[in-house]
Amino acid sequence: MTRLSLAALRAAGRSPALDRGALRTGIVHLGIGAFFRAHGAVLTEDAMLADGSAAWGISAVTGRSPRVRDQLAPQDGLFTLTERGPGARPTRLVSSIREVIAGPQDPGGVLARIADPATRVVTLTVTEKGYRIDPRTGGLDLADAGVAADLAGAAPTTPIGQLARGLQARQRADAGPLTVVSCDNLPENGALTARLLAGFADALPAAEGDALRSWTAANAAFPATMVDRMVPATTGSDLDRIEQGFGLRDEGAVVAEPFVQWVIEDRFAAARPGWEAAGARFTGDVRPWEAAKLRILNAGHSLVAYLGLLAGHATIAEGVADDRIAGAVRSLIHSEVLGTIALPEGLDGAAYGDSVLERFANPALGHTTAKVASDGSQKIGPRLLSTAAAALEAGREPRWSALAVAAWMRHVVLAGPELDDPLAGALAALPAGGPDGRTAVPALLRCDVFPPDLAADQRFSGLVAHWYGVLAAAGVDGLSGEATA
Ligand code: CS2
Repeated sequence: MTRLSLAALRAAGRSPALDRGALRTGIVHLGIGAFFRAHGAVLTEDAMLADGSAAWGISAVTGRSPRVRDQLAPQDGLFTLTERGPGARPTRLVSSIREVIAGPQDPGGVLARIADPATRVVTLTVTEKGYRIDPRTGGLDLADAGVAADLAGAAPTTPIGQLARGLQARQRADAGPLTVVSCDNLPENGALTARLLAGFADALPAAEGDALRSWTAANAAFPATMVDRMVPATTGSDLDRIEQGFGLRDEGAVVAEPFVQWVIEDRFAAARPGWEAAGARFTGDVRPWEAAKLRILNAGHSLVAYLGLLAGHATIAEGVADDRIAGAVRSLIHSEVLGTIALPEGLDGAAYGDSVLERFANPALGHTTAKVASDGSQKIGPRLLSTAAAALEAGREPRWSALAVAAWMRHVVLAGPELDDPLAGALAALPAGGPDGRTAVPALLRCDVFPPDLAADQRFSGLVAHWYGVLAAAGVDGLSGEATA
């Protein structure tokens, strides 16, 4: 079957929605994975279609592997989005990505795009671990080998290194102000990105660091955003099915749930796409949106993933169809999270919780428990530990967030060196001990994932140890005797 490309479309009498001859790069995107293709790339195309602009074409940059470049370059950046589940619309072609640059292989290309005056926005979806956060300080991890190499002047490969070196090049080119939009599931992701960049500047020779800091303060903005859409990894059989329906072979196809949401802090340093016409919400304060999403949806997702894996469920939908697991997620949301967060005005927390469970139950999505369970050391903190700390502060038991932490610990111990996590090596080296958790729980509580205050709180550690013992003795069956909401 013929591969998707501009020429193949033309030969078939079809055309992309955007006028590709007129499209110019206005956005550089770092981290071109499935999520951005199903979210930011689509909303950017819709924004341009709404107002007829051609100024927001995307130059997308791959992370470590050039795989997405190899998928999209022969296709002129074109790919399809296929929605799965209730309300799914037909497969659509997305044409907002003008080019894909392999970041590590072409660092000069990345810096040149960031330094181009036509670029006004840099967006990021580099996942939690991409930021290289030092868990002890919350700042940039200067001990990380990639960060250290970027600081030493090598062609940058980490996202913060690419951003810092790109901004320096932009200053040299006098290319004008720019907005950096983080789209990762981390609290206050805009301020975080600014802080990590400042950490990079601080570690440069003094004069160079000062120049970067002052140019950034005067010319860059870092709005916070909340992004939401469940996007599983595309499988080989997805590609075959999409090819049948679309009529051309798309190696870069993505699948996603129909739901999509983007809440963006209205704080830009220069022009931006009219994303509101594509359904994005602009607000002065993203924090309540982000807390609801991280602590309800993402926390619930992680809990389903860890308990689901323990119970032998391959997908999130199978996990949440298991009443023992769904009950635990409802308890986490209703008895713990909703009492500890300030909700965005107009959002009904209980209804939001129910809608999240319905989205998890989407049987057509095939979102795997293994995928959601990956990188737990980076996800537990933003998703669950703030809830535990807030419950303790309010004098309440963090019973259900402790269950989620214990389920993660059980997963860590059972997976051993096979764990899919940047800290896999360090975690596997900890003593696992026996099934009662007397060794594993205190050892894991001392790892970098847990703030020392929380790890030292005996109410919290006692609950985690309790749940670890329950799960080790009886697996998810052990939850049956425990009250759920
Ligand atoms: C998931 C998220 O993989 C994960 O950790 O919890 O990717 C989740 O699907 C999205 O944040 C939904 O918006």
